[in-house]
Amino acid sequence: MGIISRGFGGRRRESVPGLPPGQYLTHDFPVLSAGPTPRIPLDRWSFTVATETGEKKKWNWQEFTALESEDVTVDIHCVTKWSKLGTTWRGVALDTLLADVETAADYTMVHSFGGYTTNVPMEDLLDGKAWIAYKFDGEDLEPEHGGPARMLIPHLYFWKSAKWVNGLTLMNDDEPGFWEAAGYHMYGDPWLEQRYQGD
Ligand SMILES: Nc1nc2c(c(=O)[nH]1)N[C@H]1C(S)=C(S)[C@@H](COP(=O)(O)O)O[C@H]1N2
Ligand SMILES: [Mo]
Repeated sequence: MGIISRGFGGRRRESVPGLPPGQYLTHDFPVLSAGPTPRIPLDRWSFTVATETGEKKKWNWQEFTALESEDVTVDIHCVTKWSKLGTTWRGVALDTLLADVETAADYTMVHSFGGYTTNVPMEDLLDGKAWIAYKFDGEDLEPEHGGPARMLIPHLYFWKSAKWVNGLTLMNDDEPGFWEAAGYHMYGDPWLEQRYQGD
């Protein structure tokens, strides 16, 4: 294992495989929320996809959990510099949710109960890169971590993985979501350290 020394008297960082630049490993699971934790009863939960032409497709909890789901083990990286390797989730791939949706949109806005939004290019949701997760570590996803269900887009900084997700708007043009409008990067690749606008 290599040791990288950063700057004069800088902190020594172990170079750990799977750890993007500037990140450190954590073994607990920090909670990061911009507001209070919404509590969404399952009979009031729904997920809606709205296309760029205004067509809508909606699933209730029963319909959503009846879709084919997958177990995934992935690394997650928060812009506040913690990373957690080998996290295990169960969820529905966006490929499955978007399979019958007619669209030519290149961009999406993810929406959450409570008003949080974040923008993600369409291609970053497809080809097995993103899920709507409803289990973590074999258990129902806790409200603090986004339960009943949250987005899971592990190849981007974790602010793109919207908690308490309830919809997706498909868009022809990119638009900033909550943190992006506040100066965070429009894309957010942790391997390129795309933390803020201009990175
Ligand atoms: N709805 C919503 N989703 C959100 C956030 C939020 O404030 N609201 N915070 C984001 C950020 S910055 C991070 S790092 C992760 C934190 O997820 P966790 O609390 O499960 O660790 O959720 C992301 N999704
Ligand atoms: Mo974050």
